[in-house]
Amino acid sequence: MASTKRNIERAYLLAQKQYAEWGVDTEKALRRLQSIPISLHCWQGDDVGGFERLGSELGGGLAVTGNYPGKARTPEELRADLERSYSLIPGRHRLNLHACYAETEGRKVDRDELAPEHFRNWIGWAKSKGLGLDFNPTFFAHPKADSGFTLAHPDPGIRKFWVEHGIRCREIGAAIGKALGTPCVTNVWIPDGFKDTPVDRKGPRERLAASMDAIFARPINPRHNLDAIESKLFGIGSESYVVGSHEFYLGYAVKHNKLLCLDAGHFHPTEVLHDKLSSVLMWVDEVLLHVSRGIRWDSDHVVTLTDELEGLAQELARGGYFDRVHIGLDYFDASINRVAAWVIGCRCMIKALLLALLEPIDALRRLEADGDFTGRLALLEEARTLPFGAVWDRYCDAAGVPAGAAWMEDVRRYEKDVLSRRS
Ligand code: RNT
Ligand code: ZN
Repeated sequence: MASTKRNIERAYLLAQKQYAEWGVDTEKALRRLQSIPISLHCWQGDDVGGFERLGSELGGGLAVTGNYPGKARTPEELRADLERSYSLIPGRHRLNLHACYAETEGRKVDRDELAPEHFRNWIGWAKSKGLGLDFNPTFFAHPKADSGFTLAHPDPGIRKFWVEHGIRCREIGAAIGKALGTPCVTNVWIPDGFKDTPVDRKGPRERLAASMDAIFARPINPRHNLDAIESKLFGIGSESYVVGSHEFYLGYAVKHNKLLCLDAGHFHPTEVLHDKLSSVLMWVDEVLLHVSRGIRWDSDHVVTLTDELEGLAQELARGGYFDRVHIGLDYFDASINRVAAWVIGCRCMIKALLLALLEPIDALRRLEADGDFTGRLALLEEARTLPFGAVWDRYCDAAGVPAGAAWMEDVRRYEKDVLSRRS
């Protein structure tokens, strides 16, 4: 153990020198990294199940595949699994909660009746663990969403129900933010759309805009709650038309000063978030990211260290956007150990951020400014093999979490002692 620690330290000191030759201060990068929270999504722990037991299918075009044993069945289990995950992830982070994870003590509380008290346990737990919380109204897995329409539903009664849910969720968000002393980002995503070609594209969008105006009518202190809205290109069952498209929400966010949520799986597969960020941030103050990994479609695979993820982190670092961008994860894989899925995805997000913070950006900018695009390409590629791993190991070690693959031993033990005993 002591020798591992010594080796980590030695490798780090060598790496530090190598980076310094490119004008990169590794200590500064590590300090910056420490200040960037990632919002871990509660729904990876139980396949977007929640605790309401309303008897509705997940729906909304969301699909979780796999039946790996050990999914959390109760709030206590979910919190225990989250605690285990956070203990293997360096840094201080957040939890992103969905409204369907309310705790109602066995009473049926419908979505239009939810209140902060139903999240008392989550808030108390987050406080005791020093975690910030983010929030989401749940516009799916409910009989009133079975038609595939919610806020844009043609029936005013159904719209009213979902508007009330949205209003209540903002209040819950505000109560959370106030209790924890850090603003809660409350993100609206709705599934509304048509499987086949509609003849009226305009009506549903007008209805959605009116519903959103009603949800956002009451101003809320942004120190407590921040409103975000999430677009999508298509979903399962809404292949031809999604009411809340990118153009729709971008326009709404600009006009009404909302956060725009960009989900990596919600665009055409050839589109990438890292090219959108600097455009969107010209016109909206803040962005929420749903970092995900789509394979051929919005498949929500576990986030890994792809070129796309690196590109996103680079844009955040190069643009100096860390104070304007909230990073959240959004994926769900039920075919592997769910705790490992959280840990892998979150560690990869942090690795990408570290890589970006270690980029020899001053040298690269000089080459670009001089029109030396050959030099720029050469250095971008050389930078990939700088000893990033040594800096990452040192970051983990200093944070008291396993460096390298050692965290998997912990997860395997937890699976054996805890997860495998769940039916
Ligand atoms: C769905 C959206 C949305 C959900 C969560 C569970 O396509 O990405 O963010 O994944 O609300
Ligand atoms: Zn999303």
